[in-house]
Order: sequence, then structure tokens, then C-alpha cells
Amino acid sequence: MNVLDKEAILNIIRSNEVTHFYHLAAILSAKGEQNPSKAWEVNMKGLLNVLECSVECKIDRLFFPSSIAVFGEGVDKNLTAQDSVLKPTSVYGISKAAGENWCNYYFEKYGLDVRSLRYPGIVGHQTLPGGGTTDYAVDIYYAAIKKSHFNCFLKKDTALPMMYMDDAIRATIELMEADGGRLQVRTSYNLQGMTFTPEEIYESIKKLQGDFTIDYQPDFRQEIADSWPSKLDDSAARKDWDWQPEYDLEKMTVEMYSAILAKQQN
Ligand code: VAH
Repeated sequence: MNVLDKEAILNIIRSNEVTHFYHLAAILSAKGEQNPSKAWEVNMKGLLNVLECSVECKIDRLFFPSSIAVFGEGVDKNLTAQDSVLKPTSVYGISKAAGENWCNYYFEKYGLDVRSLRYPGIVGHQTLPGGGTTDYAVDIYYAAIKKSHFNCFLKKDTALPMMYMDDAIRATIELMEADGGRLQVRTSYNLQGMTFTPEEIYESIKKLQGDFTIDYQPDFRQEIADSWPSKLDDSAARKDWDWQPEYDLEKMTVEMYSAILAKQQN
């Protein structure tokens, strides 16, 4: 349904007796810069609809996805602390920073058990990339298998926090199943999986496909990526709900490459 249609949300919650609500709808960073007012409407009005419906229907637990995009200048990019200043430079990041504070407000004012993660770039083979700056890290696998060449829209040394989809899903469920009494953060938890550059992911794929080539043609997304950290300090997540990543770049590449190859062959 349309996340801007509050009645539709209420009907689905009530007719399915929903108790746990994972709100994932949003317009991502790159697409958001191409249509700022639409991105703000979907990301903010959508979240407010979800928060209001969750209180009205007494939802047990609500999940809100934030992002490394909430960070900008004034942080230690090499290890960004949980309580760093939020100075986002993209519409998407501004909407996520505002969203975190709305979630904390609904927790404090209405007791809504809303929980959130600052996702890094998520890499998965289940769906095609959807307009994110970090989506180069998904595109590159398809390009290797389909064309044996990739035109990368970021510079080779652009180090960004990333996470394999399996780790992201497990982190989300583990947070949602955690004892609420242990959770000290009700804006959003930093979540770190791995950090790599376009050159490093290219080299990991080249081990599986020797003829793979790449060139680097930075576009408007380079400026977005340059405003983001390269690694998050997720010690709060590790302390409050025992977070531990399981995938590194090599393990992710083996799974991504074989899953996409299998899809192409079917
Ligand atoms: C984006 N994948 O690139 C999203 C993410 C880390 C940024 O939120 O817009």
C-alpha cells in the first residue's frame, strides 16, 4: 500500500492483528537528491503516519531504519561515535535524523516501543539496487557476471561502512527481540558490519572472475559518499543487545557471486 495513506495502514494493522511493525519504506539518498520534496514527504509523512497508527493500534514493537546518512561534518569519520553530532547533508539523511528524534519522542511521550538501527550500506541479491549511493556495491556483482566490466560511480578509495543482507536482517530481528530494559538508545543504534572501498570489492570479485575489469567515473553521488563516515563505533549495540557481525567482504562476495550467477542461469 501507499505509506502516505494512513487509513490503508490502519486497515492492514487491524485486519491482520499486527503486533510487530517493520517500517522500511523510504526514498534513498541518490534518488532523494533528484526529488527533495517527494523524498521529504515519503520519508517524513510516511513515518509520522506509521507512528500515529502504531500508537492508535497499540502495536507491541515498531522498527524504524535509520542510516549512516545522518552523519556529516564534525564527526570522527574513522570511528564515528554513537552520540556524535548529526549534521546530514542529504535530504535522505535529514529525514532520517528527524525520524530518529520523532521515534525517541513517541517512546518518551506515548511509551511506544520503537527501535532503530543506523544501517550501513546493505548488500544483497534478493532485489535490484534502489537508488542508494552505496548501491554500487550491489551493481558491481551484476556487472561482473553480465558484462565482465563495471563503471563505478565512486572513486576507488571511497571507504564506506557496509553490511551483507543476512547480517542486516539478523541484527534487525535481534534488536526487536532484545529485552527492552537493556536498551539505552531510543534514537537509533550505530551498526557496523565491514568497511571497504570500490577497489577492495573489485579485487574480491576478481578472485572469482579473473577477466573482470573496472573503471572509475565519479558522479554526483561522490559528494554524498564523501560526507559519510567510513566506520561506525557500534559498541553500544554490542553492549545493549550483544550485536556481533558474521560476514566479512570475502564471505559476502562468495555468496553474492554464486547467488547472482545462479539467478542469471535460470
Ligand atoms: C543509500 N543504501 O545509499 C542507502 C543507505 C548508507 C546509505 O541508507 O542511500
